[in-house]
Amino acid sequence: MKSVHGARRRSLLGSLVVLALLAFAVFIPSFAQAAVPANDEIGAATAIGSLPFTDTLDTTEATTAADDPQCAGNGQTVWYTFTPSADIRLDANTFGSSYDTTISVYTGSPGALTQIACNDDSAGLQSQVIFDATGGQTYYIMAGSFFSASGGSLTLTLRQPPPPPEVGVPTTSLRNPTVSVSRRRGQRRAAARARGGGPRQALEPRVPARLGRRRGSQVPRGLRRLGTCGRERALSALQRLPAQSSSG
Ligand SMILES: [Ca+2]
Repeated sequence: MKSVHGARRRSLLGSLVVLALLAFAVFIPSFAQAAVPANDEIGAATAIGSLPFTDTLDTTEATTAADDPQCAGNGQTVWYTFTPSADIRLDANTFGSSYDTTISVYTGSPGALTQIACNDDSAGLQSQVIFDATGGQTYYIMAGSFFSASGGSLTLTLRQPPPPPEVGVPTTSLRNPTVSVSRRRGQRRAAARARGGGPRQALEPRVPARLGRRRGSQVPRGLRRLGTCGRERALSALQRLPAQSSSG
């Protein structure tokens, strides 16, 4: 009997040792990963020195500070700062991250921030903002998780935006309508029809071409009967029309 009990005891001890080893193997690495990121707080933001910049970070244990701003929530926030030496267009994004991120950009100082840009989903669940930065100005970049979503593996990139892809565009749509206006209206219409461009309004300002050449107090014939103030208001409104029609 003694030998049977001894064998059972040894078997039980062996099982306990195996369980303890398994627990050690499972929990110790997770404790090691579950560190609060060094840039959890805005006061300890990671300073970005040069572009392009990319950081990969586990934000599982990042926290939300009481004064963290809102950008689709403010879960699991981490912070970066960048001060460009000259005016520059910047692209900050979380492409490649493993969770539902947000990204936002601020000027000002901690506790008194002004939001410059904020994005939740730009590509899938990842986020991107593109903004014009002023040389010498410090920008705070907050990467967070969407409301109550958990953190994960963050990939934070700050770079100059890539150039837009070249697209074949018919030359007629690029023609400046104010440049294509010729001296004679008939020639102008014929030229527009020959080019096969869009509607005539897209090629010509809606104001008589003569008006654009007038200066100072000269008044088109149709406006002469209005009072001085009325004429000025009408002229001012008419002279704004070409800019509006060409900007669309
Ligand atoms: Ca935080």
